[in-house]
Amino acid sequence: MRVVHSPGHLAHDPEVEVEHGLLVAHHELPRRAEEVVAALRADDRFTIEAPASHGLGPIDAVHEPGLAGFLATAWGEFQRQVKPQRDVFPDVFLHPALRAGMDPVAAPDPGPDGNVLAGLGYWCFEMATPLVSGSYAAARSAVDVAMTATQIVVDGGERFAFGNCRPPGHHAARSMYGGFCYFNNAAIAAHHVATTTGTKVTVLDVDYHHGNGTQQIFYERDDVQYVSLHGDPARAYPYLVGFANESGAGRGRRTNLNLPCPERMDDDAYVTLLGHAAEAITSFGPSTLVVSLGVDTYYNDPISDLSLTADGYERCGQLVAELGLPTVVLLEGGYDIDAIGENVRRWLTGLAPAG
Ligand code: OKP
Ligand code: ZN
Repeated sequence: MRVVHSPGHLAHDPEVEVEHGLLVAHHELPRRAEEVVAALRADDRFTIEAPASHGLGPIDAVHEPGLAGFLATAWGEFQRQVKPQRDVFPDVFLHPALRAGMDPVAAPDPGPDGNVLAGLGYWCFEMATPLVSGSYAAARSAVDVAMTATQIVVDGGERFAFGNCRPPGHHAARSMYGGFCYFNNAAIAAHHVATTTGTKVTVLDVDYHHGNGTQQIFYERDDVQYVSLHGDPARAYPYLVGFANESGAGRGRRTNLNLPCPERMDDDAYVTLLGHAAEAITSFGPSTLVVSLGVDTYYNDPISDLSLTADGYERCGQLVAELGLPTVVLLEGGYDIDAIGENVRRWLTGLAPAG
């Protein structure tokens, strides 16, 4: 299987995140993607290649263009306007109640050279996603990785490809970053395929966390289906979105499927639920599948509470292969860094056992 990887991710090296009001060591570390590429490099069924540059076009087709404009300059503007600081966070958020009842006066987009503290509150939704000096460059390289893996399948005629994306993407919405995510790699890939081929695409999200950004981007569309298995938001981040009754709207009615998982769900129960997801995908009838692959469903993950094993990941990959679809797999989460390489390798081995 062809694997796309770029050292560009190394520029994003957050030190801290705010968890329950306390600064803790960041979980989404450069070593994650390095462990994954090392595990795949050591297995001769995989070949590693660099991404091609795809520019801002595919990003601005999915995200409000002001988001990339803000991220391109925000860290530097913070250094200039506020003070020198390594990891940059918001002080305020554009909570809907802040300006409720003031319609139709829209909240001002402060723009790339406006007040950076206003911009951070305008574009970011939480406190686990610092900007460091290389965050923007790394987020751009993750999109290039996703787009290159997608081209290997859609234009190169390969059945499978893996994009070793870092930082991850599925919490980034059209006009918002957060949840360790800056640009939505999987949504950018899926939108590109759907709009350039005129065919239907499914995003299957098996990260532990609900991909609120991907769901939002496609919620009212009938050309891209979003199917997600994730820790029930009644107990799991992002807490406010990802419930089973969120099924799409307008033209996108019934094209969104959320399958919340109970605490400590094991391999057997998970594979059964993934079978339900597979039935929904088959009845939607996509040309192409984009998988948001998080291995933070692992029993030993430090920030999650499901109980999957490496054997379970191989079964998941097998089940997804049985859909018979051209499939682009993109990395999302997975925070047991000693296990992430082997877990991803097993999932991809299930997908394509003979290479
Ligand atoms: C990114 B991805 C819970 C705080 C959660 C953010 C988690 C982002 C996960 N104690 N912090 O979906 O793996
Ligand atoms: Zn996750």
